[in-house]
Amino acid sequence: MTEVAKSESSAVSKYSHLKNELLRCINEMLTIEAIRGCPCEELREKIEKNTFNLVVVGQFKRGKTSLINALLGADILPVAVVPLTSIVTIMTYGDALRVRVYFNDGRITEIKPESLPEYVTEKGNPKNIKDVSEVVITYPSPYLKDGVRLIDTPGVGSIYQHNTDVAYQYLPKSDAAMFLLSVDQPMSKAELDFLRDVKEYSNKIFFLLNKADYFNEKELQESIEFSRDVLKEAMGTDVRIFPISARLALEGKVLGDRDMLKKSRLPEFSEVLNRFLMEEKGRVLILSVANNLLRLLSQSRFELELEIKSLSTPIDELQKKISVFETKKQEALLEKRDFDILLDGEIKRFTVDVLDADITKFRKELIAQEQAHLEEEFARSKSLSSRELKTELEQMIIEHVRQAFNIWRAMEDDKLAKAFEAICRRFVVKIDDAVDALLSFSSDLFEIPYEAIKTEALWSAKSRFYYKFKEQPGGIEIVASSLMLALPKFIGNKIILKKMQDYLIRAIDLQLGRAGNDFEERIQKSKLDFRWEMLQRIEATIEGISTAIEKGMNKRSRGEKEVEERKQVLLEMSQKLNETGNKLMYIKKQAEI
Ligand SMILES: Nc1nc2c(ncn2[C@@H]2O[C@H](COP(=O)(O)OP(=O)(O)O)[C@@H](O)[C@H]2O)c(=O)[nH]1
Ligand SMILES: [Mg+2]
Repeated sequence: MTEVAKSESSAVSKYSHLKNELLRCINEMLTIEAIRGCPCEELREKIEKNTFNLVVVGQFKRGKTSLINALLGADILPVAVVPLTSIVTIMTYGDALRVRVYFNDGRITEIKPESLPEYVTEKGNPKNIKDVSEVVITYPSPYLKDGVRLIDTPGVGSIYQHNTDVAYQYLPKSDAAMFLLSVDQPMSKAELDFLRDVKEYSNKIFFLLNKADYFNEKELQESIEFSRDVLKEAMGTDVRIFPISARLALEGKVLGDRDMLKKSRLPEFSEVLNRFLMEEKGRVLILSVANNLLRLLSQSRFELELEIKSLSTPIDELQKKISVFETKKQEALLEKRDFDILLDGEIKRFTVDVLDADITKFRKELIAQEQAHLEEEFARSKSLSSRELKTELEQMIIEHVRQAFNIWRAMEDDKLAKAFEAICRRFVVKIDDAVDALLSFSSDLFEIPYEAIKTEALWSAKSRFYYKFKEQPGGIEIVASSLMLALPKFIGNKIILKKMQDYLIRAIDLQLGRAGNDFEERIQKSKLDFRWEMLQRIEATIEGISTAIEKGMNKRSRGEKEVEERKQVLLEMSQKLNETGNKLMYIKKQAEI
């Protein structure tokens, strides 16, 4: 990547910098003896696995693929190939250019980049007979390195309903959608219809008016105004439109031509986009991890002070205090049990209220919709032989059910994650309070200051820490064989319709059974992880306090010299804790700006 290309994303590079600083703090913390039970690996993973999903949507030929190349500053995706209706291309970071094709039945194949058209174009893979679900391309671009994933969707609003469906599927989990228009094409009705729905599912939409290089400034302004009016009506609010030229941007980056890049106006857009990502997601992550670490430091500092204290407090006084603490400890353990029961109940209720209700609703709607499709198709295909008719209808059912489930599953996943996080958020507050109560009590008892650091405020709905999302990619596999319909040799078409209606319901129920189980399993797994972490924190607090006192007492039984040596070690450790604490405070401040 040229210098020109690098300079455009200051918000992301700031994020990248803070991220690395945080990782450094985590490494430091791992070397400090006073810090026990740091979920450091987990926090590191949260930082490293954080992704920003950017979906590019828009009708065919608007320049979606060109925009992705321009953002990457390299000619990677083939422009102007006619993409197949249902195939999405995902660009993500990897140390080399690699292309992997994911099939609907779960197979994955690596292909040569130049073979891409054999899988994603109508010519190479007509009607998707190869049954591809999506293509994942890895590339060592600095732009992708911080977790940006670019998702190129097939055009919305084409004659194929599937195109639009596929785009929908990616919207709920996207952090931002880029809706592409171009100056040389008027906005179509299909695009506008799509937009009305996009509002519901997308977290944020940016509107880009591509191919600005076709026009002079005056024409461009007219074009922007025109689009703005149309969009205002569709969205019900004023929208900002970013005119860009993907072509000039790519050329500018490849040639290292600053003027050309500026003329493309892509940097203006990138800056806004990156700032949005940083603010919405990057900052939440940084603050949340930093706060978690600070909390841990604060607790470690307290334990350290406690050990110092227990090295010098008169023994009988200390023993009195320990027995008072024991009573408090029993209370906390009882409270812990209550949390457990409460959490179990909430998760059960959530599974019934949200998941079961959604399954029932979706089943009813899907059956009605697909029965109508079946009848239409039946009426249209009357001239076919019974066998042909059977095959035709069967294939239609499988394809429709698959598509419907892929979309529903993505939406439901998103919805469950939000609901689950809401429960977690409430519990985190409760657990934090319980831990703080324990520490404040001990703080008073042993006369050591304790600074409680609240983490709850940062639990934004977007920081999905506990819910186990279904790993993308991979579509739903339909087990056609287990549903196969054996027909007698002679059979009337009327009977076929009836049989197919049964088949449809069985196919839907089979999928629903699997999807339902899958969701339930993930909710249970998410719950267990969350529960363990939460309850563990109460236990760790008790353990930490008891251990600190024990350590002090132990040393004292070994004489003055060891006590003094230990004091020295503890002071040095305290120094280190303060240094790391200061760094974390600095990171927090930077992220808050
Ligand atoms: N003049 C001009 N042409 C562009 C620009 N961006 C894309 N194109 C052309 O528009 C056509 C469609 O581009 P493509 O990226 O394949 O569009 P997609 O179908 O939306 O992915 C190609 O011939 C591109 O070269 C641009 O900024 N300016
Ligand atoms: Mg394209």
